[in-house]
Amino acid sequence: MHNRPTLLVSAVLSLGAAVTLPASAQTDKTGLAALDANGDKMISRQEAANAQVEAFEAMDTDGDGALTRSELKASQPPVSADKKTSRAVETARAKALNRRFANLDADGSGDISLSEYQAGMTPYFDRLDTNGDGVIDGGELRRAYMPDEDRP
Ligand SMILES: [Ca+2]
Ligand SMILES: [Ca+2]
Ligand SMILES: [Ca+2]
Repeated sequence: MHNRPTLLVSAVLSLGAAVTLPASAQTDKTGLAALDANGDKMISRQEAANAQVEAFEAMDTDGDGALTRSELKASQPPVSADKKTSRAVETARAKALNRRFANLDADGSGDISLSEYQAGMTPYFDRLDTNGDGVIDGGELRRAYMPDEDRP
């Protein structure tokens, strides 16, 4: 049984959506349903694009059509507080945030527009869509997240 929910959640995260999904979708065990609008167990480019718009709008808390660094930071899932590791974790997260922000802010304007955000997410889709048919199916999700030794 390779169709483990965590794999699907990882895939959704890679598409940049899960961290900002509504609470109802976050409690969805697969996470796929939030992206798979028509329920065919596959994620089309259009569904991914729609999810990206939703994710963007959810992160753009002041609704000005651009993501600031603090808006992006606020979208990160909370870390469990452990005094021993929290400092290192926070440092790593801050670095990751800076890298992510710099990658997405392609024109260096200091905020991320929707088109910059979508352009930044496209490579994730392309990487998952290994046969290039414009749809991510369950097999492609599993191949992307399954360790080699788990493969048939
Ligand atoms: Ca904003
Ligand atoms: Ca920008
Ligand atoms: Ca495909």
